[in-house]
Amino acid sequence: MTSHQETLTMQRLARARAIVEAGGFEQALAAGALPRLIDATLSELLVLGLLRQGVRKFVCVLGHGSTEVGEVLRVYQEADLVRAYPVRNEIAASHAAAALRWVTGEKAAVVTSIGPGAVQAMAAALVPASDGLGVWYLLGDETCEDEGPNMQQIPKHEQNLFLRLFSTLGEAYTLHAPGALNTALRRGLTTVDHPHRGGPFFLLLPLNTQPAYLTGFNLDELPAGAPPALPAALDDGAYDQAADAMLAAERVVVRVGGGARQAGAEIAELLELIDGVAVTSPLVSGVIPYDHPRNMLVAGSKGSLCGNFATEEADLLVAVGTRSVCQSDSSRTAFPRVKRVIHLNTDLHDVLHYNKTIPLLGDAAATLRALNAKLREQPRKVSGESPWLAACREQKRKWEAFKAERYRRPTLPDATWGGEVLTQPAAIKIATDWARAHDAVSFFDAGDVQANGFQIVEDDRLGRTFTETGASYMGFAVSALLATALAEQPFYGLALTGDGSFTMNPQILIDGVEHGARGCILLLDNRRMAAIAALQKAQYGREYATNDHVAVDYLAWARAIKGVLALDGGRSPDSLRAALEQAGKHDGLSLIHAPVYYGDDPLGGLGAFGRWNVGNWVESTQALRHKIGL
Ligand SMILES: Cc1ncc(C[n+]2csc(CCOP(=O)(O)OP(=O)(O)O)c2C)c(N)n1
Ligand SMILES: [Mg+2]
Repeated sequence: MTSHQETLTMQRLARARAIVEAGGFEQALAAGALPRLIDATLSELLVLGLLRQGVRKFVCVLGHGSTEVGEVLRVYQEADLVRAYPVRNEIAASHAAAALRWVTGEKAAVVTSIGPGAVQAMAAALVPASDGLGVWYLLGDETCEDEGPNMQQIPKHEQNLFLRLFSTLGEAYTLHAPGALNTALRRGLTTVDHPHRGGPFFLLLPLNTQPAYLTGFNLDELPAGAPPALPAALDDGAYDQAADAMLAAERVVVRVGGGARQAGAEIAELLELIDGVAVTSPLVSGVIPYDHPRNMLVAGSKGSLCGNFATEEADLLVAVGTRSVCQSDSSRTAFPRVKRVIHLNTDLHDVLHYNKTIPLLGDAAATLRALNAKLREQPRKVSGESPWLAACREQKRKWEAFKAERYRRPTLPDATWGGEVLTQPAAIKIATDWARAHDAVSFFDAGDVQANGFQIVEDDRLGRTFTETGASYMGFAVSALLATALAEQPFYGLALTGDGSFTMNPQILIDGVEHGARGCILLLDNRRMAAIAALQKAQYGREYATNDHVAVDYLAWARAIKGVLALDGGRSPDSLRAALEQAGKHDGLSLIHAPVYYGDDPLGGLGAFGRWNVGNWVESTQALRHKIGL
């Protein structure tokens, strides 16, 4: 190490200690413990800029493309100012940071090398991009002096290829010149702390600008303060129009999307005022309680008897904070009888998604409060239970009975497992009841696990279930368990996963132990990618390339990692309950393996009800969409 490097380290350590002693960046700056003008490398200034924005956690897989940032983090961590979480896979790193933001609101940065590491993180960034979560990504990039190809760059003779690649998925910025730092940080702040729809921000760090030394950098340039939120939608007459339409309609359905997260109370009041029923996105399970008489639960191609009845029959749609994704929207065929749409959204494109729309562009909760105030002045729309509500509630009872029938037959004979094993619906019901009773946060991985999961969960409030239906990224749930170790307020996580999804990201077994994750992986093993196999069967009558013949001993796999408690979930409700109890008592990470049924018995699943523009359903679905013309 050169003496220059030693000096740098001492300066960094002194600055980090000054910030810690002052109680934070702002305090240190205000007290002069941190001078306004400092000499430092671009990487250190970047870390200071992130600190100012409240980013103190860095989930990383370092490489030659990020050693300088890594060195700054090392020294700052010595002073207890930041914390790095080295993990084994960038996809897992991104999932953990996204889960942390989602569950706790805390921000984190994913740090990778150049090339494969960065691109893996980008793939996983589909999650925060789809679910509207603000996450920082610090990624190595090729040098901006272009002395020749850098190892791991995109091998073409063109400029800014990584920037172009990353800009497609989210907001991206190349820190091409040290002087651009404040703008880069501002763009990141606006993206990651976006008041309505956060997203991934990719900060590309050229190998040669990371160590650039700046003299007299003015710390005042580092941006702070979250961007302001949109207020309620403007009242240009649209509220009266909307209120009239809502009161005139006979069968109102309110579609509650991810953007309605903060608006549960307002939606509950609206439902009473307009005699509406709600269908909810899995993203906001519990935004109104499961048992609420007007909650018709999920709808769409993996919907429910009651949710799909409500969407099929409704004559007016009130859409709140939704993107109308195919699975919940039956690929734009979910509302065949709807004559009018009232759409509340903060996004100009989304608010005009359907035709025949009265758009209300603004914050959902604030707009709903104003709308409810207008509706309260009107004579009551109905007294007692209307025919619409009665019909919907009847369907909800049918749905409850349909589910209960499955829970009463919790095991079925399975050829692969050679005997009776639990069905997924039974196992998920047992596990999520357990999670609710123990205040464990449930995460769901993609596949049948996810679809059955959001048809089953009975959330009485937000925050119990996190099901990544935006990108439906296999491996998200198990990776999300790392967030239990990152969070300021620790929580216990239950990751419900399939054999396919777990195998995508088994790194959690190691990373979880290393960083002290507290949670349980419930691996529902049907020895295949059943969701896709079932889709193939429904469409073409045959399965293809969705399973293999390799028996995997997942318990041995879990046992191979010191610190993981491996538990056999067995083949009965009681054995699964016992395993969950044991897992809950373990102060660390556990894995429960449960063989589950796959086959044609209708009691083995929860069914699909809506339409979907995929495979050989395309022709009829598209034809219907155009016939409806919404
Ligand atoms: C990373 C990723 N690759 C592929 C898919 C497409 N896909 C969705 S579900 C699924 C199968 C899931 O299998 P498993 O985790 O075993 O759950 P199961 O359906 O068997 O319950 C696949 C391949 C995906 N969602 N994510
Ligand atoms: Mg499976």
